[in-house]
Amino acid sequence: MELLDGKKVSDQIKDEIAAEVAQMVQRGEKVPHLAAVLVGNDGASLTYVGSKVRSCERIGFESTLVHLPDTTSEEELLEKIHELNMDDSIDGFIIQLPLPKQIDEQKVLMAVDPDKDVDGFHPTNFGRMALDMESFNPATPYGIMELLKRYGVVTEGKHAVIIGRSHIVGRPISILLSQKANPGNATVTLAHSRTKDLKALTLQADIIVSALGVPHFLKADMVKEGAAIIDVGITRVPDDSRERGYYIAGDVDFKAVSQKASYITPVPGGVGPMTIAMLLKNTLLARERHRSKK
Ligand code: BQF
Repeated sequence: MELLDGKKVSDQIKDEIAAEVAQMVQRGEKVPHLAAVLVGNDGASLTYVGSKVRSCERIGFESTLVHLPDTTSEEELLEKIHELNMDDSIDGFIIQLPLPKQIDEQKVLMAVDPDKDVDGFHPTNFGRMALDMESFNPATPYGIMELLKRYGVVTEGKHAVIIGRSHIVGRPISILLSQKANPGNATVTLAHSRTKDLKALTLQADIIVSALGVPHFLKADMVKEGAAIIDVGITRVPDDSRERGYYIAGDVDFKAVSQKASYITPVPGGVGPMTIAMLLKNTLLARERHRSKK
């Protein structure tokens, strides 16, 4: 079994981006600038946004955090997005999810200029990705593809079973794994809550991507010997014995499943850090695309 070390690979990617930024500075060019909009004070969201801003600082990007109260109206958020769309100093920005109940997520994501949509959530970018056109790939699926690539995990001709059909992970990774590319060229099954006999499917899988959010869901008896296992789950499980009051659990029963797996991602330190690295990669791409347009 080989561990797919997302922490290590994400650090490499950040170092590569930092080297590019250093060259931009040397040439006297503008460095990439990422903005993040956070509405409210959800604990996990604060952590995620914080690590995005810190990563920007580490690699030499400019960053701006727009922190709005949880009482922000949809109209106020749309106005802020309009400002960010118009602001030529900003190369890319993200709206941290989830949003408070009074705000329609779909409406908000559609207001982001697709050329600044470094999360790749706008329908234009989703469609462009599905059609093999230049786009921004959503960071988590993009991170999974990059991890498979850098470890040389063979996907061509393999059967990939994806558990979960979310717009952010399951759906897009099903598209990327089936793309005519390397990594890619996999035969994909997209399983979800209405799937019958999931175990029969996962037992046939050469690659399993679990993006469900149910701690320890994928057990060893559901996995074929030699399968590659990608765990996208990150659930905070209450635990009084920990300093923080919780621990982070993946979807995979890691201890037992790792005995059978050829490759497996840990949680934490697997897919999560790759998500951050690919957001930064998309922001670098946004800067380069904006420069070549003007
Ligand atoms: C790690 C996210 C669900 C909903 C909204 C490193 C992250 C997570 C884990 C991280 C995520 C998940 C992010 C680890 C960003 C990934 O060491 O295992 C980093 O910061 N993520 C997000 O911004 O919004 C989410 C998951």
